[in-house]
Amino acid sequence: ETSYNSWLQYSKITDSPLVDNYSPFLEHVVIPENTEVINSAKEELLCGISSMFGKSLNISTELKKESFIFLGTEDKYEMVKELIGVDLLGQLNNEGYIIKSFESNNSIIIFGKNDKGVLYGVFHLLRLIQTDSSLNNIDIFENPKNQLRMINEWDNMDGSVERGYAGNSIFFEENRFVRDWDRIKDYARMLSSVGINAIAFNNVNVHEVESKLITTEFLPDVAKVASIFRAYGIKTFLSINYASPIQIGGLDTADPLDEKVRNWWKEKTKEIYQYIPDFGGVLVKADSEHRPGPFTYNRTHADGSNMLAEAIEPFGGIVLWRCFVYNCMQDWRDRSTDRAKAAYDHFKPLDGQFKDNVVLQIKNGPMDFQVREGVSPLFGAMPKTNQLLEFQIAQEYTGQQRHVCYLIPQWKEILDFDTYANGEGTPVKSVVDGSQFQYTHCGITAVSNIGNDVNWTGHTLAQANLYGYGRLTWNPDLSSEIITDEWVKATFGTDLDVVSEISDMLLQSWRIYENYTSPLGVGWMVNPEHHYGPNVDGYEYSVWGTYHFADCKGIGVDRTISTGTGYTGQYFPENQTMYESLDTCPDELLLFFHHVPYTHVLKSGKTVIQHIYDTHFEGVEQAEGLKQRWLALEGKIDPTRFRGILERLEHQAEHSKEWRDIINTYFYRKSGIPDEKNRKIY
Ligand code: BDP
Repeated sequence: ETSYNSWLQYSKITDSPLVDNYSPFLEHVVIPENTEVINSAKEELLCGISSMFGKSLNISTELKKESFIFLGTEDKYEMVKELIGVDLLGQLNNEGYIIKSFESNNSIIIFGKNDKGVLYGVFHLLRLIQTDSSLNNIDIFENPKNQLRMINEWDNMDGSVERGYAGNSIFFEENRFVRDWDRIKDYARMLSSVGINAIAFNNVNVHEVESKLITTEFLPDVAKVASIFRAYGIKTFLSINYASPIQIGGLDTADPLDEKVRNWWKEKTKEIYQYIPDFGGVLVKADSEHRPGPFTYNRTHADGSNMLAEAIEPFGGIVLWRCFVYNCMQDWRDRSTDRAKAAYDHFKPLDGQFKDNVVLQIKNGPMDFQVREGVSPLFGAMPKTNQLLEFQIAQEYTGQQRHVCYLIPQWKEILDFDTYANGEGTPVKSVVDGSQFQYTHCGITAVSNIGNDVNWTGHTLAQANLYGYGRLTWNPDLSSEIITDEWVKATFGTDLDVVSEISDMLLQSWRIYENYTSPLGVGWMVNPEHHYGPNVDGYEYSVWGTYHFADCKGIGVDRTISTGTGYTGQYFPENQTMYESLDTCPDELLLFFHHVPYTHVLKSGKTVIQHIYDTHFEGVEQAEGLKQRWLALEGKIDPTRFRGILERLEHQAEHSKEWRDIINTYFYRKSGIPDEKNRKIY
């Protein structure tokens, strides 16, 4: 199945003008080392070359005079030192690599400081070929910008996936592990091809069965999965239940300051490491949405996480502690509370109290993965505490992989957002890559969007979000355009029309989705619970704390210091000032920060109400446009993927009308203000 092979298609190359360029390099592969990861690199290279060129490479451990691809690490530096020189070596970090090619003897050197670098280098070389790049004079030097480049699966052991839109779990079924290890291996290949180096494969909501993942009943299976990932340079983490000492340990408390509890975790950790010697650590959702946590015992989140960190420290493990802590049972009649403020209020005062092997995992925004929201003000606000940024690749609020919504441009805006934490020029990416505050552990993680659908992601175009996430996490400075171009070529081939059409469709899609859904940063307006489809007041009178405050006069959440919830005060002064004032708050976030009358005039010159009408009409036209553009590609894409994507685009075009009509009607009725252009509003 083509869609199963995602961006690792390795389609046969027959007509590329570059075949003549490639051929001379493709005779021998020289592999003097023999580690698990190097073997994965070798297997990938052999498979890629044979699939693209119908050619088997000869394998040897000795350098040839010409026509070879060398794969090796620092341990074999002597063999290639003349070719790569000394200078670069010192600059390579643990996962970095160098690729150099020499036309004089048709050779390519892929050199990693460690074996993981070699594997990444092989994937890079295969990507160059898949994207029609010449192999002459390659001179590539790559170090990943982020240390942790992680994936969180929200998979439950009954086989369901929380917020999963692509079938069931590839890890679990019927409360045990699946036996299709090959699929997990293929997933490991996909992840490592874009540089992912860590995974937690069970849901952050850890229920009774999953609590047992850290018992002898399941640890052998966890170890098996960990070994599959290990061969691709990926470390395994588990989400744990904070109340495990009670749940599986038979204790009557999970109080982090209780000696029994502390010892229990120490013993438990020791046991885990007996099964998985390089276990990465634990991921914890505590005191959030009814999950247990230290608050039960009047302890802080520093107490809670440090207790685990102490237990895991002797083994080199880390604790990823989520900051998604808020009151999900607010009294909606008391609207002085603001969910957006919660994470900062809970965690900022604890700066400096966390152990070195605790990392705070912070969602990109203060609410919950909306199509548009502010950037979490916690980034940069805790110079003495390790931070990890959390994205959601799964499109929970952005069309659930039935609508195309390519999130790379959104993530780039977030990574580039200037926090001003160390003055101007302190973007989020420089906080989470550790360079601002010299964090010991940090990076980026994200909720995965895959399941056991043949094409992994339900919507084949949603594969691009997973691909782009990995590439961007490796290097946040890559442009959306470059990432998109790579993905389309590797996935659909290098036909120029195909590449430019699909790339453009993807790059426009976030804005299109935003156009016909919730306007100007206000968020939500989805059906409660499953979060799909429009429902303007779905959460308006609920305890979850997600309001838009629309009435007959106006709309938006006043989060200012002067008259609102005071949320803007959590930003550094420059951002605070920008958001606080109606004059400087960007249009796209206006309703996230301000409550305004429908007649308020935006910077675009339109009133808020007219903006709502216009974007919703326009969004539907654009969604229809996506479908038409896709139809025009018929014959250039294999029929199965063509039809699969077409079906989704057809649904999107239809569903966008429902969004348009419900939102426009709602605001027309509330405001009583007609559309200037007299279009049909029900
Ligand atoms: C929300 C999801 C919920 C997750 C929660 C979380 O709706 O299913 O459990 O986030 O991140 O977005 O913990």
